[in-house]
Amino acid sequence: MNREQLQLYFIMGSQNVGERDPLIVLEEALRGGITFFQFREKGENALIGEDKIVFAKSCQALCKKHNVPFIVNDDVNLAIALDADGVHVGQDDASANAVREKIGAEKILGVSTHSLAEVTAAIAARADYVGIGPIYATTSKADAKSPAGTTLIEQTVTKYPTLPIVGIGGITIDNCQTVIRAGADGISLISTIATHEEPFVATRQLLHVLQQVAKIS
Ligand code: 3NM
Repeated sequence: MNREQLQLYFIMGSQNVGERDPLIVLEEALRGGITFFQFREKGENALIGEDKIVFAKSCQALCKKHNVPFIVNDDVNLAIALDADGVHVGQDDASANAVREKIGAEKILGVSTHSLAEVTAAIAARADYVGIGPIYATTSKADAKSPAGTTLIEQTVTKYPTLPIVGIGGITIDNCQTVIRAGADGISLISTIATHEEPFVATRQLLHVLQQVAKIS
């Protein structure tokens, strides 16, 4: 993985797109230029069993077509069965250390963190990147913590300047520049793309703003 790939990190499950076809939403986001994708089939109305596997395979095929890494949230066995590019775990999911042992050194491991101590532990587990959030208020994660702003991003960059970081939680077209200016390599988000009437347009707009901030810095 290289850190540029984290620039626009889209996360989605079938539960995030209302009545629409999630594969169309993903395809539009890929056409628009997302740089990383996390399959997160979780929470109320999420698919389970064979339905989840079939849907995951379809998402993976689309990502392959567009040359975008396909990361599975939490479900390590699914990631291994599909030979996904990696796994993302939170603090409540399987421990990052155990996941690294299971997936081996070559696969991408991402870990959600909410404190410097958690960031340090993620590094010890050989995480390839950390997610830091929630930066802003989010409605996409039922058990999300209170919004914490960009302070932890700043502290992490100071302490671990080479660690790839994405911000997460409530990130929109209007606030994404703040996250990058704080030191994140990229933004990860659900709703700004998944609930936009035209996910392609939302993706283009986000990329445009991200490219502007990259030029300025
Ligand atoms: N993890 P949206 S916040 C999946 O803080 C997730 O670790 C978070 O969705 C964390 O872009 C979050 O719609 C939800 O706010 C992000």
